[in-house]
Amino acid sequence: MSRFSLFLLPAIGFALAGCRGWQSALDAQGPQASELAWLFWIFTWVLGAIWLAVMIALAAALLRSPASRPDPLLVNPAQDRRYAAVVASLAVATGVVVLVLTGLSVVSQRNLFRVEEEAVTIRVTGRQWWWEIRYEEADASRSFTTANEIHLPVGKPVKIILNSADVIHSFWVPSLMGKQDLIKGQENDIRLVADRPGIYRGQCAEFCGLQHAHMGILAVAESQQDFERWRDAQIRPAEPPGDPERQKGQAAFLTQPCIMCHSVRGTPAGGKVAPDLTHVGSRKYLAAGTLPMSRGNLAAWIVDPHGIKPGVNMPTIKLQPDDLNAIASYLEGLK
Ligand code: HEC
Ligand SMILES: [Cu+2]
Repeated sequence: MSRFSLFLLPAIGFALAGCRGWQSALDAQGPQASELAWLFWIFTWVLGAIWLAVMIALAAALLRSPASRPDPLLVNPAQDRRYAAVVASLAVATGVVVLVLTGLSVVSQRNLFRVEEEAVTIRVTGRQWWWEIRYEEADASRSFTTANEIHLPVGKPVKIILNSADVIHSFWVPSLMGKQDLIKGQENDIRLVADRPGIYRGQCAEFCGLQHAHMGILAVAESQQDFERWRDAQIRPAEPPGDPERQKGQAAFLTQPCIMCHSVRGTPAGGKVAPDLTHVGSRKYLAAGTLPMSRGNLAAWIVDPHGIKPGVNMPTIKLQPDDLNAIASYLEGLK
């Protein structure tokens, strides 16, 4: 094997391995993502075929033996006319290909932004470096705030309103929909449908500062019943802790600066600039997809957020080891 293919084969392997799984635009799980994947393949095949044809023509020209090349100064009107016809028809073909591809893009664009009556409205606010998520209902008592994880009922159109509290971010769950920017002072909205139950990962797709790479989002598509169950649980305020360890944790949490930034509905903690912790224990990840949810990871996060997400907008707060463990138990129990 040549040195070139030694390098190239693994590279192609890695590139293709990235096309499957829970965060891939080519692994479409809804009509919007399918539309985009389809467009991607059309462009790839058409442009690939043209590239191949050009390469074959080039190789044929290079490989022609010098003897068969006529004296360049010889004028041959019949042949010149043939060449002119070939060049002109190739120019027309190029125009047609460009026009057809443009037309397909326009049709796709229309389909992507077609407005359907939405079943659920979610307001997503980008923040350095996490996602504030608010489910909006006409009945305000059924609206609630959460973070970093959206749930959607399968097969139902979901409207997502996007804006930002600071810099520009970009909302991108590749298996469900293309990217859309979140901009402070402007509301963009997108609609998407998930065809199948599943967990799809998304990622901020616009460089937004130090921890941009750790700004993941999870989209959980589930049946209508599961979705309703989840939503009813999220609407409820936090249950008061039952056991002494968690009661101690709640007391410690409420006397620490945590409550200036975080809310736990049903307690005096009412901060609005950090993820709502009312049901933090029900989420699959911590800190925007950075750590899997567990009591140990909660404690690790609280004791040293900057070790995990350097530059993060949460201070390191000195806690007694007892208090730290109790707070971690308390938060883990907030299901
Ligand atoms: C100055 C504001 C501030 C204070 C004070 C603060 N935090 Fe945070 N906290 C944040 C921010 C901002 C994030 C989001 C970090 C990120 O993911 O980028 C966060 C994230 C978290 C998370 C992860 C939430 C999730 O859903 O991913 C937990 C748990 C948490 N903080 C607990 C605490 C505890 C416990 C305290 C008190 C000991 C505390 N925080 C104090 C700002 C704060
Ligand atoms: Cu970003």
